[in-house]
Amino acid sequence: MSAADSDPNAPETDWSDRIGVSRPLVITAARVIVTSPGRNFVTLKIETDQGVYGIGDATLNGRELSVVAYLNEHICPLLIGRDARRIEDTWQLLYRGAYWRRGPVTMRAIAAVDVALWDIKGKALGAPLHELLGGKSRDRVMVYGHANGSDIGETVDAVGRYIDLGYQAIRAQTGVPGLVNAYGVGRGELHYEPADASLPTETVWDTRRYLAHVPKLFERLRDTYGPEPRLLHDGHHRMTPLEAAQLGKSLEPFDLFWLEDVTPAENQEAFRLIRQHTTTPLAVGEVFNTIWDCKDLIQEQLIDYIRATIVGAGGLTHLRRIADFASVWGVRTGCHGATDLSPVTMGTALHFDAWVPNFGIQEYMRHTPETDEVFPHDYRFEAGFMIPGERPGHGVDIDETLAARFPYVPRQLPVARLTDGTMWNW
Ligand code: EZ4
Ligand code: CO
Repeated sequence: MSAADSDPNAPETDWSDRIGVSRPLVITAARVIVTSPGRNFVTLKIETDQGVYGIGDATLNGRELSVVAYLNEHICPLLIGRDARRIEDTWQLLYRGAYWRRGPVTMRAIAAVDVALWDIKGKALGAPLHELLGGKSRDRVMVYGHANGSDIGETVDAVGRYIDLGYQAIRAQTGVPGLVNAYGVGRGELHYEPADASLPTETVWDTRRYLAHVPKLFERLRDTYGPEPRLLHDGHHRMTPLEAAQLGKSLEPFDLFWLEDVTPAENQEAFRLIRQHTTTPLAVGEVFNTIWDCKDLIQEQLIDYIRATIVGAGGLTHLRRIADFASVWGVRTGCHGATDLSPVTMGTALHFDAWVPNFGIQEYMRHTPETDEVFPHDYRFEAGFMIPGERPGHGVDIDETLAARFPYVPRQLPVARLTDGTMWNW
């Protein structure tokens, strides 16, 4: 008896015996499922006339119901009767056909459809997604986790616990003296979740204090754990380009794997200035939606890692395009993988990561046990790496009965103000 047989929630694995792709797979239903097993998730389920179905993630942290409405009102009706085999044509229909292009709501809705259709194609052919992409370039995918603490000592201890779990790469964030609720300081060990209240929590920010403090954290980390662990840090869009250049320079002695989101990157040109001043590797793009958001950053080689991921950037169809473009310029992938990306996105991203030739790293924040139960999956963590599943499609399902027991809970991300009250970037 295989593991799939023993798991009542496991997706059927033998669709390909009956289906294949030699005739149309007509879409008969497209439904949105909202569930909150520990945090909110929006999932699109697409069903076909031959029984095979697929699911896609559409979660937009703190703005979930906008994507629910976009799907329910504007996308689901036009999917009915279409041929589920035509993934590219459906993507183009939803992108070009909306007239109003891009943006987090539209691109997440497109991603959900795209991933559900790839899931259907994989199941119909009996192939895991990495096979459809061209096969694995690696068997396991290096991941990094978030080590947080309210002060340097706590963060150093948290990094040690990740090292004990086998992680080879760890993101380190610390509270800053004098600042209430600095970014990245978690509540609870392995399940960091910033969307913590129905209305935004107010946090305080002071870049000068931050710039003076962060190098001390990385000095302590290198003193304690030596040169081996890959260390990452997230600036979370708080700095000006010049401040970012200063931070990059001051962190050079500590050999970071990457410094992430130093400035709000809608200003792609700003990275020219940062790049001229520091050799600390730069990562950006978790909020990017399309190739246009990162085109200049990539082709001018202003960054080292592109953080766009499946759910944020229009699904597998578009992320693959970004990755191929990035490969031309030597930019590697580093998919966003915080807990607001559902197991459906994680499972799909791991197939992408296993294939993509210019793979860099994958972010991996553990979901709560409730989330994992609602979304049965066959990927797993093993000593610092994730092993993608081998089930046909992306290998992640949704237990709708269990999902219904966790109704939507309004939650928003925090906001940040400077010490004088000026609104800033969280
Ligand atoms: O704050 O996904 O690198 N990871 C991050 C995340 C983001 C959340 C926002 O929903 O910056 O933790
Ligand atoms: Co980030």
